[in-house]
Amino acid sequence: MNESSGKCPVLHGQPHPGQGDSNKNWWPNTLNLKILAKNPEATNPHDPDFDYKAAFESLDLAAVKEDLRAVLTDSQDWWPADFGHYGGLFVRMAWHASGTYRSGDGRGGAGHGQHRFAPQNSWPDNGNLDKARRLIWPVKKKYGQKISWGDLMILAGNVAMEDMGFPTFGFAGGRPDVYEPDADVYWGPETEWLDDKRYSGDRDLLDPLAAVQMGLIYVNPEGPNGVPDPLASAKDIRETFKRMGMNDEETVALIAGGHTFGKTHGAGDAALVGPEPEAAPIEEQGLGWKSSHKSGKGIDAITSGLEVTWTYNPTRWDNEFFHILFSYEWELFESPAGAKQWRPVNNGGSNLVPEADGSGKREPRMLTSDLALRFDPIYAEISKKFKDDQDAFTEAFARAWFKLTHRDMGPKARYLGPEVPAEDLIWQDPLPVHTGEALTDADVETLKAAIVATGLSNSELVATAWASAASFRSSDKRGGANGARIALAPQKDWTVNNPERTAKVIAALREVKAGFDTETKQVSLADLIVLAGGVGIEQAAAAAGTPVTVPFTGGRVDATQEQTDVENFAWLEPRYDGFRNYLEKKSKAATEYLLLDRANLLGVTAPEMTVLVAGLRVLDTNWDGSKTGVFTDRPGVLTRDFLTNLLDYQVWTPVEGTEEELFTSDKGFTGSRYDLIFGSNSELRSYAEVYAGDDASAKFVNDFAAAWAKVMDNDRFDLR
Ligand code: HEB
Repeated sequence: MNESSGKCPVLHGQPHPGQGDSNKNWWPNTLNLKILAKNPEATNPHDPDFDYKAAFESLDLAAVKEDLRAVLTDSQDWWPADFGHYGGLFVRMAWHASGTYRSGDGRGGAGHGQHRFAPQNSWPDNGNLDKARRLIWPVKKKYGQKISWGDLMILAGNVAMEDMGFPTFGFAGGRPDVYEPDADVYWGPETEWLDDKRYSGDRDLLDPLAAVQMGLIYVNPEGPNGVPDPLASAKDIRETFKRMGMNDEETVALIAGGHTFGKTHGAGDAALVGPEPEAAPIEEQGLGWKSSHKSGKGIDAITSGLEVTWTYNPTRWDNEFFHILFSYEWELFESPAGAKQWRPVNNGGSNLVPEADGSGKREPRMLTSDLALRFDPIYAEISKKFKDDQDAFTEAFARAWFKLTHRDMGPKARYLGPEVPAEDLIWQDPLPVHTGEALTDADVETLKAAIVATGLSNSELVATAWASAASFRSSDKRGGANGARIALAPQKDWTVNNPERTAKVIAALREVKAGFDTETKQVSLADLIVLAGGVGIEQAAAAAGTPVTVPFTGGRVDATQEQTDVENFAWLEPRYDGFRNYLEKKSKAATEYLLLDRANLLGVTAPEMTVLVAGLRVLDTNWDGSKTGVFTDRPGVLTRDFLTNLLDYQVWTPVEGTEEELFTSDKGFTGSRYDLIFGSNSELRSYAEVYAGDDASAKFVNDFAAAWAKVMDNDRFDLR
């Protein structure tokens, strides 16, 4: 549509305010502070005291499952069920809802029902999953706020598999919905669907992405960029599934387990498919991909453009997939939509696979990515094992499916409902149960005195507590101070944690612990590290003449090394952390964006970020002890010098040739982009001005202490 047609609903030039932000068009590089104000109250329709946990726990989960089960075989004329059963479709919905999760930054996943919103609701790979959600709307409607979309979509996948004879490993509720798209997820550099600009070198995938092309969940089914090469496909599969924390066995189980059910859809020319939901006309009411190929549905449906049914019994759990995979030699051919796919040579198996509408039989077919499970030598070994041992396959798929669909929820403390598996799983980052008596106020005072007596500096105390808590990611709720994993591999060795300083502080705190612990009462190292940070802040605030009490909530526990999956924890290592002036290497994105990214992962707001950076700088807590951003002559004292100096007129000059892009000022300070952005960006400057005001000295320390405590308690799901 063009401007002269007069019907275009879009205002050309600058958008209507109801349509978008024109500042963004004028100054595309400005900071998007909205990612620090996610899901504001104004977008939340629930009552202020609405408690999703209580609501979910009041549900009769068995009744919800029964209602979902009834939907499975209640084929609707507007979107008929293949093989009379929506099982395959619902399994794919649950997998695509959760499959956006990536270990790199913990973002994506099923946790907030993001499948309802752009971009996921309109990704090419999510074709016709709008129908799956619409099919279960009656169940959502019936239970209302008691079950979130996030939970319901995963539950529907489980119920579908159970109904097709698969014993699931369990189900946990606890994915409260949000009511806006997640604007904080980087989905890739591309500006066109299915484009691929995310590789460099020898197929090196850009961090933290986990999908090979824009708009795909993982890999291209037809092979890398459409080249039907099973071995090259295996390479992509291995890398992308690794980025979701899946090993080879889990990967084989997932792909084959999933493709035991249902079919793919490519009955005709993909050009006959209309716009995706987000772009579809208003009368389509949130649905999209309206197809004008024949009936546009059922046997005529076009989704991926591939036309494949893998197994002889697509609505039954079994290990037929592997028998079929190895029974035939495969030849390449094209679907009616022109997509590259595989069938047995010499018409093998031609009367063994049912048509979706029961009208006849055809041969089994495979995607290039399926053949990877046979032709990659490592996958082949696993596939053969599963071919000969259905129970091993069932067990592996059950566990991998549970992991896939619960991975993004974080620790088990967040799991709700009667189907939570009792077994602790290593990827849940398990914590021991708290034993012994709780600390009293008097104990806390005793411990504080003992911490002071160690003679550790304020910066050492504060930097170590910060490091212990700063691994937290609000995305997948991993990391944080609880467990004291900062004292364990791999965290104790992370560059950003300054291993030497951390080891020194921890050794001293272990002595405090040894002096305190008795048979009946122990202080955890985790609590002690956090308490010590509070002591450092209180001393530093008193020295500035603005005393403050830092809130402290005890009850943390210490994890063991055995409870800590070193390889899987490596994903949490910060490669950039503006709070500690850390930048492993210069990124393509401007450094200040990375500060926002970290603040978003820590779950702090823009004012909290301002007060935290300002405080941490004067407390002299840079990762390497450098003076970058330490705009004060009294380091270790909780003054507002960072802000007052930054907002004072100074002439800043870039330092030539510094990897981190440093600047020096005529007042003798050195600062990074992380520091200077608080003076340069108009919104951040407005926050800095509030805290630099002559009336704000008490507000500054109070807000700093509150923001600090929030970060320290980020992972206290045991308290919520
Ligand atoms: Fe899948 C379907 C691809 C993995 C489950 N898949 C499908 C399709 C495609 C695919 C293309 C079609 C769509 C339409 O409709 O057209 N996948 C794929 C790939 C991969 C996968 C490439 C990687 C390698 N899956 C998977 C997993 C799972 C699954 C992991 C789970 C577990 N799928 C599935 C299902 C289905 C599918 C169930 C069917 C659906 C229906 O039926 O509708």
